[in-house]
Amino acid sequence: MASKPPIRVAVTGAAGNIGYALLFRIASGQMLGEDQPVILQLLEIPVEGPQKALRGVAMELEDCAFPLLQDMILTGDADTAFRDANWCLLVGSKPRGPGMERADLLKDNGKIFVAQGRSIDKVAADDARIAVVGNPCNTNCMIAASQAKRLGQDRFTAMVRLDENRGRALLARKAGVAVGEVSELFIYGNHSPTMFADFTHARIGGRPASEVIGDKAWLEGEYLPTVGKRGAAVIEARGQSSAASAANALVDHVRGLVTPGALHAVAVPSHGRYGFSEGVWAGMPVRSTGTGYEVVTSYDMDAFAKSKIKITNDELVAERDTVKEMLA
Ligand code: NAX
Repeated sequence: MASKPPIRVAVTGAAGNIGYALLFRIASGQMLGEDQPVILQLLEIPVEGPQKALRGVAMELEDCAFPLLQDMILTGDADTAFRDANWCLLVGSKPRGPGMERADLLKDNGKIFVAQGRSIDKVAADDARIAVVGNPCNTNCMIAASQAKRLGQDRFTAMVRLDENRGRALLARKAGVAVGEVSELFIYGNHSPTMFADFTHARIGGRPASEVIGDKAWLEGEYLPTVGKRGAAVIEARGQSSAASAANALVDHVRGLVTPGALHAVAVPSHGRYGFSEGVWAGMPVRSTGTGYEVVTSYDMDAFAKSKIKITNDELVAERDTVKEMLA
């Protein structure tokens, strides 16, 4: 049987921690399918240190002899990385330095995403889809999407899947069941501690999670902040931010978006859904159509859920205001 044409996957920040946990999984077929050849187009900042590290990662990829990995392009030039790319995974960004204000981080990273959004719109494949991980990922995604004139803004998604996976795992642990028993737990809003892990519609073994857990005070008072601050807890324990679990979530994010019928939370342009302001990128449940997605709008939110959505929406609106001069 003739093999499928390769999918070109551009990854930024490819020599970083998440990159190191991600590239091997893409090349092994876990993201796009075990019969799907891939070409990796890897972008790092164009200075010797990161470029040298990238060459080292590429040597290891070669040494895995992955049958699906048809080619690799290593570059410091965005247009070269994104040329004809079918998927653009925007992982690289500047970390928050000591004493740095969040507004400065937003603006510094915003510049990266203006340039990358423009480049993607200019040179990526007509069917290109984009997933943003670099933080603050919702707002970076909005900035990159605002540069797109050729590609529709709905192609630009940001990752809240790590929060979703954390939320599912914690519900399963509390209920004492396998994680596969948890369904319909979706993340709404920003990838930040304000995000709302909607336990009100989640199900455990097919029954409402709130009924199975039977402890409203825990769900409202402990569950939500534990999920929201899990990233900080990992940094505290490991001395480094989540990398393998973030790479795993990105594998899930993309696989969910290419698998018809798959249902999971993705940050997408809100278009006013679920009470989010027009123009922000907010996590909400989407169902894949294979080449695109439909937002599931059928969940009715109670007063508690609406109050949580308002908090995370207010944060997204404040972030948008901080970078408004960068939006094309
Ligand atoms: P690292 O600092 O290990 O790696 C980032 C890499 O990006 C570095 O190698 C750097 O040289 C490169 N880079 C910086 N600017 C670049 C540019 N303009 N073009 C290309 N490459 C560039 O960070 P890592 O742990 O890999 O995390 C990457 C990003 O993911 C961070 O912004 C981080 O905050 C974010 N995260 C997002 C998560 C999410 O759920 N959305 C969770 C995990 C993670 O915290």
